[in-house]
Amino acid sequence: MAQARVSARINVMLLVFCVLIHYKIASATTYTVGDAAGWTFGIQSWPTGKQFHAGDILVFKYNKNVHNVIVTDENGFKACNTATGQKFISGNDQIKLKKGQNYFICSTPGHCAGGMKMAISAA
Ligand SMILES: [Cu+2]
Repeated sequence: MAQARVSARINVMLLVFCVLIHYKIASATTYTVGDAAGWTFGIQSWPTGKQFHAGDILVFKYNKNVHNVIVTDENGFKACNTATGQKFISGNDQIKLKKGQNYFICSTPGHCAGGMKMAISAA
């Protein structure tokens, strides 16, 4: 009898666990950066008014012959330093947001300085 009760409790715990896991997956949102315009100049204001969360996916769509995406840090973002960071070049890149600040720049000469840079804060 006691054993059945323990087993029932474990089942409830498993159920709660599954619901939580499911909610976590379901709550991730996919965004196309820049909407129809894609990842390009003037992108800096695109994140304004949006609520991003860690695990959300950003899809960067751009002409790969002209642009790219570098995931950088605050210093790289401010100085448009393209020497470090992870580089994406497919023209259709999916990048998952991490908790805190996320920084993206384009390494084509002059592009970051010309405004092809974006900072996103993820909760
Ligand atoms: Cu560019």
